[in-house]
Amino acid sequence: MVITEKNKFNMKTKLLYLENSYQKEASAKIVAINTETPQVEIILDKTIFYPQGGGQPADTGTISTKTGIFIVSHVSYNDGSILHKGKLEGSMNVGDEVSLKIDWETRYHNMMLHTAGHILDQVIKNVDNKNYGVDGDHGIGKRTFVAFKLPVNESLIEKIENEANSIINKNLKITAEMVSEKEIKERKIKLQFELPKNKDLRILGIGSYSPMPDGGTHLKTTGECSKISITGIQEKKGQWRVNYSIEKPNKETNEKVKERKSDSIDNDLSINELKQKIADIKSQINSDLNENLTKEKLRIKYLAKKGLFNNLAKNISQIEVSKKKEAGQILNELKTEITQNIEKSAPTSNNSQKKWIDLTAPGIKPKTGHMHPVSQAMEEITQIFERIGFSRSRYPEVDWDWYVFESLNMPKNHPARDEWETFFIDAPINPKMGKIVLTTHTSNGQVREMERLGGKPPIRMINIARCYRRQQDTTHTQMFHQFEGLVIDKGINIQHLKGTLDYFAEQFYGPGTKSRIRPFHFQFTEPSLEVDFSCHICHGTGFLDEKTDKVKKVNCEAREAGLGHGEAREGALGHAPEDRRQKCKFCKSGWHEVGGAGMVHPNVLKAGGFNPDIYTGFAFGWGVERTYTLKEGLNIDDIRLLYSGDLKFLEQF
Ligand code: FA5
Repeated sequence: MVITEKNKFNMKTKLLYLENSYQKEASAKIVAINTETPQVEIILDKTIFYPQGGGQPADTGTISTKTGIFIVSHVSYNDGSILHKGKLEGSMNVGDEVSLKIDWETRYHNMMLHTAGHILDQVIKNVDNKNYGVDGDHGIGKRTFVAFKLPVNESLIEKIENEANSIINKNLKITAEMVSEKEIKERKIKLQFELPKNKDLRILGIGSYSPMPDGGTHLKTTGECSKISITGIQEKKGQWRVNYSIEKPNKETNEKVKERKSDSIDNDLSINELKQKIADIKSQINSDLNENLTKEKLRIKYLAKKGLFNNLAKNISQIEVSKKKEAGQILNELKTEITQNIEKSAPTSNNSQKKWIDLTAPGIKPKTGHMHPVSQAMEEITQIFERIGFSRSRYPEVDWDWYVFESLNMPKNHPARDEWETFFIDAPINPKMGKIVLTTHTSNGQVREMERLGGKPPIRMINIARCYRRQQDTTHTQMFHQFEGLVIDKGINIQHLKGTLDYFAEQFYGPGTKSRIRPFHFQFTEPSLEVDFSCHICHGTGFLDEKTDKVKKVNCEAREAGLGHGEAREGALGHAPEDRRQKCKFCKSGWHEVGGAGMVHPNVLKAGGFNPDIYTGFAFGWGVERTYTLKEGLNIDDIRLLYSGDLKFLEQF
C-alpha cells in the first residue's frame, strides 16, 4: 500500500519497544511504503523503533532485506501507526519480511536520560513537601530537563542531587505496564496525573514511588543509571525547567554500574514479551526457509549452544514464577517446530552459495604425527629381543597381589614389599590372590608366563607394560614402563644373562657399549644383580678429558685383570683423578644404572609350576623411560617431560 496523508494514520503498528525496551533487533513486515517523498517512508506491522515524543528522541538504525537497506533517520508516531523515515538503498516492497536493528548505544543513552528524568520527578515531588505541580514534560536534546509548574528553589539543588543519586544506589526496580481505568481503581494505584477516560494507560513505577503515565523506554533498575547532576533551573514557555545531565560513562562508573547490576533484583520478563520473541524467531525461520538455507546453517543459527533458541530459553529464569510452566511449554513447542522446520529444509546449499575451487593452488599438506618417543623405544626394544628369539607378551597392569608380590617369594607383610611404593585398588580381597594393586613392576608377568606354558619350557619372554608407583621426581614418574625379560630352560646360567645384556647394550646404545652387573638383592632372584650400561659420553670412565681413550683402554684391561673400576683409573694415571680431570656430568661414575636382574629364585619357579631341580632361568627388568633417555644425543634430564604433553618437546623425536 502506498502511504498517503489520509491513510497514514489508519495503519496500526505494534509497539514492541513498549513491551521490551532492551530489544535491539526484530523482524517485521512492510505494510506500506512511500518512495515518492524526498525521504522514503515505511510503515511496518510492528517496530522496535521508538518515535520522537515524551521528551525522548526517535531511534535511528536500519531496516533491511536481501534486496535493500533502509537507513532510519527519523521515526514519528501518528495515532497508532509509526512512520519510519530515511534513505533507501536498493529496493523494498509491501509484504517484504524485514530485519530491524536500532542504534543501541544512542537508545541506551536516551533510556538512561529518560529514566534519570523520572527519578528527578520523584525526588522533586517529595523534596520539601511542596507541590511543584509536575508538568510531565521531559526533554532530551540540547538541554535535558524535567518541567514543573512552580519554580524549584536553587538552594535545593544539592539535596535533590543527593536524593536522586541515592535512588540510583538503591538499585530500585523499574516496571512498566498497561493498566485499565478499572484496574487503577481496583489496585488503588495512586497516579501523579489525572487519567484520560476510557483508555488503557502505560504506567511506570520506580520502586514503591507512586507510578506515573509514560510511553518511553526505560532501564530495568535505577542502578543502571549513571550519576545525575542538575545543571540549572530556568523558566521557559511558562514552565520551570530543571536541567540535568548524567555522568559520561567511564571505566570507574562502568564498574560501579556493573556492581549494582550484578547484585540487582530479578529483571522480569512478561509472558507476552516471551511470546513476542517466539513469534519473531518463527518469522525469521520462515524467511530463512524461503532463502533455502542449508540444514547445517539453520541448525547453527537456531539450535546451536549460542543459537537463537538457547538465547531465548535462558530468559526463562526471568519469567514470573506462576507463568514459568506456560513459558516452558511454549518454549518446548518452539523447539519442536524449529526442529521440524530444519528437517524439511534444503539438504544442501543452493548454487549461489557454491564456492570456486582454484585447481592450480598448491595443496595443503596434512600434518602427520609420529609415535610417542616411549612407544618408539618400546618398538625398538621389542625388535632387538625378537631377533634373538624372545616373544612379546602382555600381562595385566592391574593385578592380584599374588602375581605382583607373593608368588615372587614376597610373603604378606615382607619388608621387601616396602621398596615398591604401591597403589592399592579399593576392592574386595581374594582369599588366595589377596588385594588388587596397580602393578609396580613387570615381574608380575613371570609366574603368569610360566602358568601360560604349563610348566613346559623353553620360555623367552619379553613383557613390556605400564607400571605405577607413588614416586615423582626428575627420574621417577607415577606411571612408567618396564620391560621384563624371562628365560627358562634346562641349563640356563648367568653367562646367558650377561651375554643377553651385552647384546642389548650394543644393539640399543651402539657398538662399544658395555654392560656391568653388580651384586644386589631381590626376593625373586638368586643371585640378584643390578645392571649398568657404560656411559656413551665418557665411555665408562666417569671423566671428560683428553686422556679418555687411554683411561678407557686401561680400565678395560684392568677389568679383565679383575681390578675394580676406581683402582684401574688411579693405577693408570698414577694420581687421584679428581685433582685434575673434569667429571662427566651425565653419568658421574662412567655407568648408568637401568634396572635389576638375576637368576630366577627356585621358589618362583615352583610358584609357576616349574621344577627347580630340572630348570633354571634368568630374568631382568628395566625402566623403558630410563633406558631410552640414556641414548646418545637425547639429553633429557627430566623424564617427566615425556608425559608433559608438550608438543614442542615431543615433536623433536
Ligand atoms: C624392579 O622393579 C624389579 N622388578 C626388576 C627385576 C626384574 C629384578 C627381574 C630382577 C629380575 P626396580 O624397582 O629397581 O626393580 O626397578 C627397575 C627399574 O625400573 C629402575 O631401575 C628404573 O629404571 C625403573 N623405575 C622404577 N621406578 C620408576 C619410576 N617411578 N619412574 C620411572 N622409572 C622407574
